[in-house]
Amino acid sequence: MEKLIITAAICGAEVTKEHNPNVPYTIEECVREAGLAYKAGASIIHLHVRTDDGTPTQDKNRFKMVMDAIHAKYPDVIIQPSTGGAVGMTNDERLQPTELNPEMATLDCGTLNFGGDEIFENTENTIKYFGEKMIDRGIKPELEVFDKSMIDMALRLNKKGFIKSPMHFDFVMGVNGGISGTLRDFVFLRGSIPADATYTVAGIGRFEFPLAVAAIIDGGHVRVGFEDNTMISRGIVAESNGQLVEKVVRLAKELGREIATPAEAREILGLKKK
Ligand code: KMH
Ligand code: ZN
Repeated sequence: MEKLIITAAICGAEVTKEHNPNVPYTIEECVREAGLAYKAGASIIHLHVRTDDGTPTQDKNRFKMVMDAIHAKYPDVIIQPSTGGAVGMTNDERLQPTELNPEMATLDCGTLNFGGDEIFENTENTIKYFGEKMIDRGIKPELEVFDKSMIDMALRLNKKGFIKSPMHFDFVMGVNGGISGTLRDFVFLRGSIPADATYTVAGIGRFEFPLAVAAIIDGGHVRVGFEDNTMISRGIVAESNGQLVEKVVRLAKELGREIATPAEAREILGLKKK
């Protein structure tokens, strides 16, 4: 089986220090959380950025400062900026970090309810637009799918040339408005992607570790981090993103799966270090 790629989604746009005081906002806090995740075994950092008061932003300069600061200390880690940003942002606002030519970035493959009155909007034309920009800029998209229909959208746009093969998916499971975090639905998503595709799974909240185990056993990859879950176990707030990664490493070792370094993750995903 391929080595396991662990992604740490260290910050997100919705989670706050009220959920967990260790959620990073400042540049220094992002470097600390990325470093702890990397040292624990994460090869990819999925990155959102905030202003110092915690407000989500897609500002290109803020991304550059955070990415440069992380790479100054951990030069080989793969940084995957979000193009999802936060609900309500415009497409061009969201696309700003792709101007920095990262190796990867997320590409959200459909619209969904996002809790309460929030709608995370990604029309077909938006997905095509983001897909074309990523092809032009040589960025490998991580296809964020929150439901099965989003896999079907990605497959259609792949046929039309807006997304290249081999595709890499992220099954985001358990969002209030998306597919559930059950094993039944994991098997459904996993069976719906092409044979040459890779995938990672991001279980939201209590689904994080059970779905990590499913992906470890199945030969998939795993995403954990404060964006998706702030608890290390029931009722216990995680000390850091590194602690969440450590738990995945422990589970993988018990199940006989080795952990990929960033260089090995690049090979598995077909990335070229820029
Ligand atoms: N914050 C969500 C609205 C992504 O990073 O591409 C979108 C999100 C997905 O987090
Ligand atoms: Zn994200």
